[in-house]
Amino acid sequence: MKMFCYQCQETAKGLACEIAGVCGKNAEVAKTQDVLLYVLRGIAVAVQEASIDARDIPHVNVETVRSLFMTITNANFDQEILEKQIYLMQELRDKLVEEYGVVNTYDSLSLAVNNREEIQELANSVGVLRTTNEDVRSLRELNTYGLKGLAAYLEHAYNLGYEDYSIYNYVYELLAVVSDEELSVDELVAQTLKTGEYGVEAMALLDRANSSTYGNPEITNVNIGTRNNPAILISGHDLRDMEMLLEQTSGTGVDVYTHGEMLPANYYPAFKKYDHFVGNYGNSWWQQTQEFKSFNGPILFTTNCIVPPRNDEVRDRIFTTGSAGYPGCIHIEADADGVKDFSAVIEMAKTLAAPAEIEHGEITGGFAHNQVISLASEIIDAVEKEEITKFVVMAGCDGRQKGRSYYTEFAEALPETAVILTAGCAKYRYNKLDLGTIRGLPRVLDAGQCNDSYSLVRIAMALGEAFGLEDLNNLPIIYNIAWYEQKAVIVLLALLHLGIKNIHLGPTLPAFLSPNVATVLVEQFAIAGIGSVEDDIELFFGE
Ligand code: SF4
Ligand code: SF3
Repeated sequence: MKMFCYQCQETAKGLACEIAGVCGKNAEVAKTQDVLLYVLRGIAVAVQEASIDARDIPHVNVETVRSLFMTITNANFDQEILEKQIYLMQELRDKLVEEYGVVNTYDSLSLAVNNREEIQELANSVGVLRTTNEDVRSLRELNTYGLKGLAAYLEHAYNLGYEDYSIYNYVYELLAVVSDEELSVDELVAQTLKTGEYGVEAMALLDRANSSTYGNPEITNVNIGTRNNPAILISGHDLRDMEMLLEQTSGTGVDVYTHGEMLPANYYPAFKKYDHFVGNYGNSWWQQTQEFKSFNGPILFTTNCIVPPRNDEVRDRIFTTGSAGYPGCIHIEADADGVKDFSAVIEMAKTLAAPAEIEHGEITGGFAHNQVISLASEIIDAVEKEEITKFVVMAGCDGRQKGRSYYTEFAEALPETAVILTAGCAKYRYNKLDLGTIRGLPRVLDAGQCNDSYSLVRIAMALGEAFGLEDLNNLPIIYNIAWYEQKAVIVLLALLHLGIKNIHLGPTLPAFLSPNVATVLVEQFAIAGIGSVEDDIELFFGE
């Protein structure tokens, strides 16, 4: 075994990647990420031990969150960047230990690695398999993966100037908990719900950050065709990067298109004023291998999901920023004020051909909570008159596995009175189908990115209130969620914390759930996998 990673849905053989990642992460990078997490656990133990308040260590908060984000699936493949982050975190750790006189025997507090060989060597004892009990390991990893997703959302909020120290304090609490040898399985299960609670807080914070800065998302027809100008494609989830790119490309003759999870940027009022913001190009993250070729211009990755480029021509057009990274691609850092200089991307765009058109027309989105709640009376009336009989939450991730065609077929097989509520890149499996409308509203209501799953919860709460139902499980809502990486894990934990039961999770259940932990989730929350489209339609809609 050269590495061990089982954090995402596409893990090798549905068990674990042990030689190289299916995602393209090699063993060295995987081990470097393991060591980075180990150093973070040491920092967290120090913070807990000395009762340090996150308010007093702003730089450590930001870098801890950034480090966690770097270890998310498909975010950062650059060994050098990850090694630099380890050295930085060790430095911050040592300063904390000295300044606060931390006394603790946890070896991550004193052990230092100084070069690549030492990092690789240390990784052998500090990775996922350091935990021998498989149930404890399962719960530690479930919490850690949820925390990675939560950290991603915190980073986007921070980039817009929004922070919540109680959430940072929880980041340290949880990292210390997963380092604690004394905790029982029951205690770790309880911790999982607490992680979900903070997941809701983090998504609410980001929702506030995004909508206060750029306005509330509103119903928008997004152009999916192209124009004849050189252009930049922006992918990932960071709206502050989106704003800076639009500002800097203004008046340059270079157009901007979104890809993958950046599509919902089209729904924000603040971005509509830019005439050179043309629309969305292509589909979800894994289709980039084809779509980046035909796009012709440079691509800016603000976060995951990067697929290792198959040739140098495409690789040379990829730029990364924030927590994203890929060896051989130019990485653009922010200056001390958080400002990024995208001139290299813009200059490259000017020398390249305009995108080749692969689709034509429009798709509709922008159904975040504020927009949907403003339509509440219409929607409630449609429910009362049985024009809408069910809402089907199909949020989450997309992925390359063939079995994901289930979601397209499931959407097509739904009764015409069912409305899909979606968020995340899962939507690309059905957002271009002609599923018709109900009272002029499309049957696929896209709230936005994966973090906008928070919007779906707000919508459920508003429906609960309108129908006088205290228990959200009594609403006519089905949860059939697709997952791939760790942002979907925090969305799942958030739903569990809110008491939502009967969530169906696919296309496969996580490999990191041990049989016993899976049983707990089934017994306490009635979580289930998916079956065939036919069986599931019968299960959800049969008499
Ligand atoms: Fe494998 Fe997923 Fe880990 Fe990549 S992130 S190494 S595909 S389990
Ligand atoms: Fe997608 Fe990677 Fe998960 Fe944001 S971008 S949901 S997979």
